Amino acid sequence: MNRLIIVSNRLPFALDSAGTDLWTVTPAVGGLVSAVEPVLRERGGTWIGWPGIAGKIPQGPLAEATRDAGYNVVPVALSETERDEFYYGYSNEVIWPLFHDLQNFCNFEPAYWPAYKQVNERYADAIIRNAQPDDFIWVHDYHLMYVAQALRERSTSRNRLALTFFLHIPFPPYDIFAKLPQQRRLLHALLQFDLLGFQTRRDVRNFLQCVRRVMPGTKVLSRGDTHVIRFEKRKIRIGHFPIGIDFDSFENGAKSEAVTQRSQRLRASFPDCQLMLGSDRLDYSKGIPERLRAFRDALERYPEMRSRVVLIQIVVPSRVEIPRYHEFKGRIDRLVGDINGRFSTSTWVPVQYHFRGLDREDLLAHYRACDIAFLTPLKDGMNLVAKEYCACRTDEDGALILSQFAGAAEQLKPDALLVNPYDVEQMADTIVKAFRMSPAERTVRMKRMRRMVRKENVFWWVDSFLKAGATLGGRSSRAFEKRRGSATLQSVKA
Ligand code: GDG
Repeated sequence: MNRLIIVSNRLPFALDSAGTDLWTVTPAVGGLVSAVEPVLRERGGTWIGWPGIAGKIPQGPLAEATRDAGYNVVPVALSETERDEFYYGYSNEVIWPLFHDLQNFCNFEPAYWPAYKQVNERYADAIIRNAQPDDFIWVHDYHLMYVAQALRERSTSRNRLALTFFLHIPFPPYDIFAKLPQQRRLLHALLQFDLLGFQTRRDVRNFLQCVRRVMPGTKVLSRGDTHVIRFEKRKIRIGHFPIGIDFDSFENGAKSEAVTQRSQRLRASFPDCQLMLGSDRLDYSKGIPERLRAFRDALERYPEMRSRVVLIQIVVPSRVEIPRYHEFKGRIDRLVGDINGRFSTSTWVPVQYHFRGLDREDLLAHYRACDIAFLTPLKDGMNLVAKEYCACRTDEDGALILSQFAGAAEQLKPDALLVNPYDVEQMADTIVKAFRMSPAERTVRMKRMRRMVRKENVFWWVDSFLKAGATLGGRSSRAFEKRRGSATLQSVKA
């Protein structure tokens, strides 16, 4: 049996010190974990990643926290400087903004690149220590684009392992990628993988365009959606694999008694109002201020909306240690204050703002209770919230307003109301369109979106990727082990 080895920057939980010898374990919130965790729980395997604390990793609490996970967990340690330069630095001040087309937000500090390489080498070492030649090694996301190169540089038989990579965030077009000082080194590193997966056709197109421009002489063979790059006497496969969600688990969760009751309570708190939901990690790529400005514009230009619509905006704290994120939160706070100050009445407050993560039941209750989802990232690899919203609309009602720059737009575009998040007036008009849409039209659109999200779910995603990687490096295409387990993470005392 091939074993699945997932390698990502973060493990699916974070350890934190809660006092002398007392540790807390918090499940991580984010798209990568939401998608990959159920897969590993079902199939078993190994997850290599960082548990979120700088310095020495407390072995006892880690072992106890992962005892019932259903898969092995291999922690990678980072020092404080590495965390600052690799994670906050190169990953989140260079790659993240650049790949979301926000080059003005980049800090191209030269010291970050060596730290990025060094930490990627540590992950490569962890792979070498834990992998067998027949294992399926699947490296995830923008923090770890140098891992394959680091592995190939190590002179061990394990460097012949077949290595696959999936990028959860978008890949930018050449004109933007060309700003990156390490553009050639990064592409060279990516081409050391055997299979490169992206979220959408657009990302694949951008990547191939960058390869052609930055590495002249590299051969790209394309037939339909199949692309092969010939590089240094190797063949690298390139494909798009739109990530999905565990549809059944969202649908069943949404139908549960507890969620039904919570959603009814939520609805009852806003009589005679349509509820509109925005839910995002705190991130400047998610278009939260633009969304609030569009809502303000809609209330200004369409007085019929006043007292009839409430925007529930959930912002999950994320990367708050980075000053830019902190300032960004200030902008959101001010906009919410401005809207509520200008339009509230004694019986209606237009924006309900939560700066905290909701527990799963509460999140599902919000998906079920809200008539409209309003998701406007400036750019997004996929946007799983859009798919989760559809999965939870068990009554097949609900309208989805979605940024045309979210990867999910490629799959949902006939039925979602697509908007340009930079066009505040168009977004405001679209809010009104969704508000006025007849129940019959909402149902037709929602049915089709649910069909798509159900079919191309997370297990479909993983199967497509594993199939594409099944015959790499002479690997046989034997089926992967499938089993069910349970992954519960608890707070533990050392
Ligand atoms: C990256 C890419 C890509 C949200 N609020 C709460 C909560 N969430 C969960 C959602 C969802 C996840 O967080 C967010 O996923 P997204 O896909 O929307 O965004 P990123 O975190 O930026 O993910 C993205 C993804 O990777 C997968 O490839 O789609 O483009 O940027 O699953 O449910 N979870 C809980 N409480 C909340 O309040 N528990």
